[in-house]
Amino acid sequence: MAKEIDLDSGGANHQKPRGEDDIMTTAQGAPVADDQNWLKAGARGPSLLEDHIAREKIFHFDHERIPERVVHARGYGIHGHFELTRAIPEYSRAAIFNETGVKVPTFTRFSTVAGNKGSPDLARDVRGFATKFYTSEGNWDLVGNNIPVFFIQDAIKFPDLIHAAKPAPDRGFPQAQTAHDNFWDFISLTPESMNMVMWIMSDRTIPRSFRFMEGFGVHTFRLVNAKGKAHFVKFHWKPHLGMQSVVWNEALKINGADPDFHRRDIWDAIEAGDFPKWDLGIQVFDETFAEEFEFDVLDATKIIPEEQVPVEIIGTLTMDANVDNFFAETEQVAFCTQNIVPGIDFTEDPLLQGRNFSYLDTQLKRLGGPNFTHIPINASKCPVRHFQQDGHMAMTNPKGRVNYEPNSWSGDIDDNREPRGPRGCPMHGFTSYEAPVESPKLRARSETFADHYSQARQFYVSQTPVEQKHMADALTFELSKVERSDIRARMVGHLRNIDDDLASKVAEGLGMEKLPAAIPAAREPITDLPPSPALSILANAPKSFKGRKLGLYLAEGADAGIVSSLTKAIEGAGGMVEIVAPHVGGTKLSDGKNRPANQKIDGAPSVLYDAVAIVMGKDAGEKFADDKPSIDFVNDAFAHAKFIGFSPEVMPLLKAAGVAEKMDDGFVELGDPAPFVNAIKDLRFWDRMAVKQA
Ligand code: HDD
Repeated sequence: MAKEIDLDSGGANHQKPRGEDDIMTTAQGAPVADDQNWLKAGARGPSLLEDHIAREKIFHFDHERIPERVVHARGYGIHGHFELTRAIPEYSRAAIFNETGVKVPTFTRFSTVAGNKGSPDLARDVRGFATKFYTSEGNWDLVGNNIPVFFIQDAIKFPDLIHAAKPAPDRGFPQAQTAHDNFWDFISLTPESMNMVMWIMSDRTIPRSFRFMEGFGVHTFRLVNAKGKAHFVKFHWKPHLGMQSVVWNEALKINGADPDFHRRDIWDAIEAGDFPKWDLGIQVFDETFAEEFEFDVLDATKIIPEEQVPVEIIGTLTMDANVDNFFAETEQVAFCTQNIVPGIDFTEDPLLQGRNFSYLDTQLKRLGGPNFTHIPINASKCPVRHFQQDGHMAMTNPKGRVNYEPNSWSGDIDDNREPRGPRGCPMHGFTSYEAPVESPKLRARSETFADHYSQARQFYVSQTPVEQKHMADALTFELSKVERSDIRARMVGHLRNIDDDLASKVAEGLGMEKLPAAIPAAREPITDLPPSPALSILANAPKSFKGRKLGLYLAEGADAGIVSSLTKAIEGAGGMVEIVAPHVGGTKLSDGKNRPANQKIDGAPSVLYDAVAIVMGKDAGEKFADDKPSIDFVNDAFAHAKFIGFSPEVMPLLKAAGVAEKMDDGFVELGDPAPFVNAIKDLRFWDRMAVKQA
């Protein structure tokens, strides 16, 4: 029998978890008896248009999608909070920066740039790192990337860049990759991209996890203190777990084995209570530094090396809650670079200035009207008072008569007191920093933006030999997908201005008969910028397995003692263990007990793990020597320079995989887990890769 509807719950009813004993209703709240059969004239039809229940259901379904973001369509959002650990009132009057211990809620959305919503997570691509801080003075959006520079210097070029990167308009492919003619055609005709090209061809664009990436605000912003004094600032996110990337061959395979690899990784970590954290760092500098610096601080294709202006840590971002509803939160969140608060201000960076128009405009289209700030994920958590009103889907509608300013209605004015109600507040409200501007109107690019190669070279020479090899391989891979040889040659011509050795390696990789001539540079590059050690991932590796995952492959008769001590040791080191077995139901260990598995071997290739261990009983070692997924598990782990723990019974499988004769210090026999757990702190056994690290 139908239960009575709780009338008091009103419109909030649909926001409750959809429990079993809820009565189904229409969107109008009318109880529904049967929503599985369309009203028909007779049991065999035809169906009747009269069926308001069926029509409402289908109508709503037809309108479930909103336009996906034109860039950064594939994203993943996480709730968290930011806590200020060092107040900086000397730089900024923003409330979020003024008192040590201030804590504000946050929502962060990670994303890839080029791929559609359904594209794989491990595409070689820049990752978006956008954070909304719900401060007591309004929302501040830091809409950054995991790379501190950008492809272009002026926002007017953005549509060209994105058109070139996305699938070609005639054929609609390739999806989520830059390995095609249009992208490299555009890039090779756009010298200002060369620094960014070095970054995107590095391992930064194939991160192992969102949790293991840095983030950057990219532009130079301003911090303004209570006296109105301004400093320039660049924002940085530093992950507590350190940086780590996958290797390219792994990325290709992960995309097949688990296209949701990154989102699953952070979801699982948060569900397990292993909350990722990032420090917020600032590089602060003044006009004098800006004038003396080799490059223009308004040029978003340049960094300021940390060795020149150190990153000062001022707070911590902790991500601690997954979304309840992907659409409501991750899809509908609307980041806008223009969302700043008093004490933070823009600079004249022409990329930032253009972004400030684009984001607001795009939300109007995506979310269907100007009231997207009423959607809970976008609404500020501090009071909002203004005279904006009405429009599509207006949800928070003020009461009362007054909707204009100045007015005599709000507050009590009988006794000649000042009228109240929302008013601008010169003392606390946002005031733009009075940067002096006196120039002719021009469509031009400043001369100070013209050196496109020096920092590209600095990035390259700051990498370890393994990382440099990855970059040469990445360029070779991408350019090998370019059909036109003139585009390939033009690109190598740019590389010659960056590093001749790199250019030669790529030319060789592409099978070029002779090295193309260098492209004439707009400005003579500064060739001797010193390496910046902070730019390398491997040189700054964390030396810890914390937050990483071991794939523990078990088969019949595996030594229960090893399994239990290894699991305990990994978990003690802050790592996770995932059990892989021939069947997901598990496998019987030496103690006769069944150990349930998380994955079946053919659905869990070793590319999903940071290190692997294989423990089998005597007969199983022989039996699985014939098994292709087991052989691939070993082969890939070996090829990707992973540490491989093994029990002696596994030797037949190692032989069958062809690695028994190549066993190096990356193979660690299990018994006492300590040596293996100690070894995997290095994350990979890089010596196995041809190039030795410096
Ligand atoms: Fe952008 C989204 C980051 C340049 C126009 N951008 C978007 C997102 C990130 C960035 C992280 C996803 C936000 C989310 O998760 O919802 N974009 C950057 C960075 C840039 C940059 C770090 C350079 C420093 N973007 C840039 C330019 C323009 C845009 C120059 C346009 C002139 N970006 C957009 C957009 C998007 C966007 C079209 C698509 C969806 C959205 O805004 O909300 O407006």
